[in-house]
Amino acid sequence: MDSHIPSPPTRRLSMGERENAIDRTIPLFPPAAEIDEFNYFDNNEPPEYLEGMIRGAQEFVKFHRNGRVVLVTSGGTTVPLENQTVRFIDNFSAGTRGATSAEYFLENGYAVIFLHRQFSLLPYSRHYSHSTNCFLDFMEEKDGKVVVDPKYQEEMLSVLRKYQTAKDHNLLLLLPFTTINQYLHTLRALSVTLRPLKSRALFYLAAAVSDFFVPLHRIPEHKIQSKAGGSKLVMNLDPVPKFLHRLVDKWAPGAMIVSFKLETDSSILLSKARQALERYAHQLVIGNLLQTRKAEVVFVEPDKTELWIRLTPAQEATGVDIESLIIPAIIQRHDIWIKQSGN
Ligand code: PAZ
Repeated sequence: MDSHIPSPPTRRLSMGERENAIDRTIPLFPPAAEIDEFNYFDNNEPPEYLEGMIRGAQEFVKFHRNGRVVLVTSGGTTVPLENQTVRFIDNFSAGTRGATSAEYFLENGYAVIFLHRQFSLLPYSRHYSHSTNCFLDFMEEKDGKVVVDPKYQEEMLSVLRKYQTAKDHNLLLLLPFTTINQYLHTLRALSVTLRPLKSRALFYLAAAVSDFFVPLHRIPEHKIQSKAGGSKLVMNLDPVPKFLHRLVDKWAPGAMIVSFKLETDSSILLSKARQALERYAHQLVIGNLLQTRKAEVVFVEPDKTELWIRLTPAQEATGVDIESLIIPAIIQRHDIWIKQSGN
């Protein structure tokens, strides 16, 4: 008997098929207008916790009314496919950019509202989570007590001090989201909360926000059932309205707004970043490529040539965070923005 098990017939996609798998000829989806805002927010309910969350944010903003506050968004939004959600669409973002950036803003005197994907990386604790080391690997037993392993003492003490300072001075407010709908409702409500700060409010939008979603009226209540015969699941997703222009113009007029643009194809990164800047009329787009995002980014600003910020090979080798270069460059621009705004 032949013990060889023939492999099932497979067919690899040719390059041409892959290139054409998505129709890229679809015209640009226009920025959301007022009517799109009403449509979206009236038809997709706010999360139940939102009011309480915003009360906390109002207290925080009041506490820092004479200082600078940055809203950092971080991590990926999910798109639920069922109301009682078993399945959802997600993306790759771990929240490294946002959590690391928040630390550098805090070190530079900003109060930080950290709007993040629940269970993604957080400022300070990121050093000891989501890695191949579990936090217990940083500990050891000594005389029947748990202590930090001596080889991590120095670094952990430095991280702990920064964390305690942020806590003691009420400088860090952690607000979670999971779904695209929770994210959008919270972003809008927070924008309004930050308005009294005028130009001292800074938006640093590093979250990886879904471009497509299932509107509430089309989400099935229960788990989608597979049918006998293995029929396909065909999804019908709507584009997520592009609210950045509303944020710039209506939700937080006067604030400085920085958004990120992620691409995987280097040949379109600059044009897409420039296009975003022109469409939404904000102050800065930071372009980055999925593959190199931890080593280089590009600043795209109105009336300026692009500025690349790159780690040197030595910096890369010694684990310097690119955010330690990005944040001071942004703060420089925020200083100018505040001066020019006169408030
Ligand atoms: O979370 P992370 O550090 O793994 O990735 C950061 C990032 C690439 C999501 C961020 O730098 C970014 O580009 N955010 C915007 C993505 C977008 O174009 O929607």
